[in-house]
Amino acid sequence: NVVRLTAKQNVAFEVLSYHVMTSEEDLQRVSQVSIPEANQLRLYSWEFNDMVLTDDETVLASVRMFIELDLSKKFRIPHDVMCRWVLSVKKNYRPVIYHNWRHAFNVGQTMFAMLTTGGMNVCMSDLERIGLLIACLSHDLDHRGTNNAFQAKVDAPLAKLYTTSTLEHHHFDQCIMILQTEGNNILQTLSPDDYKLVVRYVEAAILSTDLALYFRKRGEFQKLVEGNEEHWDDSAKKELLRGMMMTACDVAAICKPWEIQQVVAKLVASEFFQQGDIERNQLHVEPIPMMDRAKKDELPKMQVGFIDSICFPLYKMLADVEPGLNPLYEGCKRNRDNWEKLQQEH
Ligand code: 5BB
Ligand code: ZN
Repeated sequence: NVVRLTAKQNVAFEVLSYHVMTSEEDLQRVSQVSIPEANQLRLYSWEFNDMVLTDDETVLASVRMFIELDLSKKFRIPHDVMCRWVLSVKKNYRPVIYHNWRHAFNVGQTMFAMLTTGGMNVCMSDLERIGLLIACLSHDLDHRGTNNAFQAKVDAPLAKLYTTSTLEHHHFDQCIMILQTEGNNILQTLSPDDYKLVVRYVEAAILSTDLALYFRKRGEFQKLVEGNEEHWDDSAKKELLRGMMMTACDVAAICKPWEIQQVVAKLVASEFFQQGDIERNQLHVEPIPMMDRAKKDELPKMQVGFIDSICFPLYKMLADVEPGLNPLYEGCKRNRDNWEKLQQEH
């Protein structure tokens, strides 16, 4: 009675079998303390800073976001399941320099601020709101600190499984696996139809964080915004809006106060340089400038390029859709000025 796996299933098993579960000890510690107030955590602020919080506080703050959006009540999520899910998500991030739990947590907080402070709550259903928050916290699960091109270069099992948006497909797989783990399903009370809908929102949202897809998405979105087709009644258009919001949250460190932006930019650069080191020393290929440690003095210039080519158009369009999102655009502009000054000093 031997069960044989196909070659593809074998690869899938190899890729997916790395899965960390939450211990009852972690759960007890977190689920038995009271959840701090949103204001005390500064969850509504565009200038939110995760660095002042402990790891446990980031878990409690994540739970607070679900409570504050009224999602815990509306979807009758048991408190222990809510805490266990966040702990499992956190555990399934690796201790890499940038694409770790802290990054995912910040992306989740920015989505929270966009929905509440930014005013996007009004055009989103409860199913969309919970889908977006789940997607943000899960969107880089099990990231290895190297990008899609690298997975292909080293012939990683993951790259055989998914030839495009390799990592993003994996992040989504991990997200589903956690939800399906005993005691972790925060969507357990949803009807089968609602469940399927949320999972589809989560999938589209996570896949849209592949920056390679951003430029096409942006062109389509631009047409909608210019044509004032902002009724968002069409489900494809709405998906595009949610996708743009995901990218906006993913790179929102670029909008943060200058002190935070400098720290985060150095973390991003450091992770890029590590990949570049492996490429040069182990794969014997020349890394792209962004990943080349020898070009570290070009960081200010690269950040200005990143802002002009990717961030400005993104935050400008979103502020056109919802003026409440303008603080993101303004923050990005301030950081551009600062990076430009540093660039001129060179
Ligand atoms: C980005 C697209 N890439 C294929 C070529 C380089 N560009 S870039 O010129 O816009 C660029 C962006 C160059 C350097 C950068 O960081 C140097 C530390 C960045 C940059 N990207 N800067 C940031 O602050 C942030 Br946040 C990001 C986004 C990082 C996540 C990107 C993950 C992409 C995986 C495919
Ligand atoms: Zn990310």
